[in-house]
Amino acid sequence: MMETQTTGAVGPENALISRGEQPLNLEMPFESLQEFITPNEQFYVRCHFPVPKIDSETWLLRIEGAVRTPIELTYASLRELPTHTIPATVECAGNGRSFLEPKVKGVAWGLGAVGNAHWTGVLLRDVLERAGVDTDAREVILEGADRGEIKETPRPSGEIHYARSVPLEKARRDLLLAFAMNGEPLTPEHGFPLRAVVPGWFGMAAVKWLQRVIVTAKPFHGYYQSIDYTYWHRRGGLPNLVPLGEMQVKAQIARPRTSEVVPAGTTYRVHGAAWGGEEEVVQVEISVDGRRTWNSAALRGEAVKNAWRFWEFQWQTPSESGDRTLVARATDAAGRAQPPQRIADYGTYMINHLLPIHVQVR
Ligand SMILES: Nc1nc2c(c(=O)[nH]1)N[C@H]1C(S)=C(S)[C@@H](COP(=O)(O)O)O[C@H]1N2
Ligand SMILES: [Mo]
Repeated sequence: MMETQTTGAVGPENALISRGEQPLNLEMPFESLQEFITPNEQFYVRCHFPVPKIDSETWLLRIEGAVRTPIELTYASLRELPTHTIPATVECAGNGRSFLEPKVKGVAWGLGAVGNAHWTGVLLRDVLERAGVDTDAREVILEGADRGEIKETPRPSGEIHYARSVPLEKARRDLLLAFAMNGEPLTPEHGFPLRAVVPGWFGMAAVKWLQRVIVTAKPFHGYYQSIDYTYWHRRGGLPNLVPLGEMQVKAQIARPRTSEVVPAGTTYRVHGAAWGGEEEVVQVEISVDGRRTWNSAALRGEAVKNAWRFWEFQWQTPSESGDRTLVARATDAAGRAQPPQRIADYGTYMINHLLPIHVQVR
């Protein structure tokens, strides 16, 4: 047994957990959360189809649709544009799904379908400027090179590509076309040679293996825009099906983990991360008595736009043995807080209601 702490290296205890091989789905054991920047080997992977093998020498990014001049960019020409590096936390909209009762269909993620990286690439707005966007344009459709057949009905016939759209206003504001993650070229699983990063939005918008950007005046209603990755938003009491977008405010406990045995009569450092969508987290509170009372957690470091914030709370554990329930809750700068109970209209996504972590004090 090694006694020394191996920071950065991925030991067996913090290796990714498999949630499926075909397609490849891997989750970070959230209890191993340690670094503000998630090491690439620990960053979760979510795929709908087989990972495409792409040769960056022959690959092209096409910009077309409602533009003055459709353009094609090679990997080399893309790398000549001004580059930007931004931090961004990316969370799968289904993160935490295994906590839902009753059980639902979909990848059974625990808490680890989330990560925070530094992304390097070019701003979509710089690329759009070269093509010249039509005045009536409203959205950009991002198409990945991966494809396959959908198995569940309703479904389109034959093979389809993974594709999502983003409103033009958001796309122009901060959408990054990233070729590097934490200073390394993207790996095939994370979208080599190019992927979108949509700051503050759930992962489904961060299209990997980008091959086409279609500017459009009409709303896109593709499979992953209108059948999958949607939720019911009430409008005048009427449930209205809308595409998922911005991440919802959430705090997650890394340690203690579910069922952890915590020593009685000591000080235990409860810690984790919290994030909002496009807003920063301003408060994290912890309850160690099943939500009867709440304590403020200390926010660590500085607030970083679009990135999670680490927090901790020194828990004076009870002197007597027994089961305890810990709950964390976050509030963002817009005053949005986590819902106390599950919102059924969210279906199998946006799981940001208060989640209990049951531990044993001994
Ligand atoms: N082309 C393509 N892009 C994709 C996906 C995909 O299956 N195909 N999955 C999306 C989903 S649902 C998530 S959560 C993120 C995950 O990104 P990661 O695998 O790099 O963590 O990629 C998104 N981009
Ligand atoms: Mo996702």
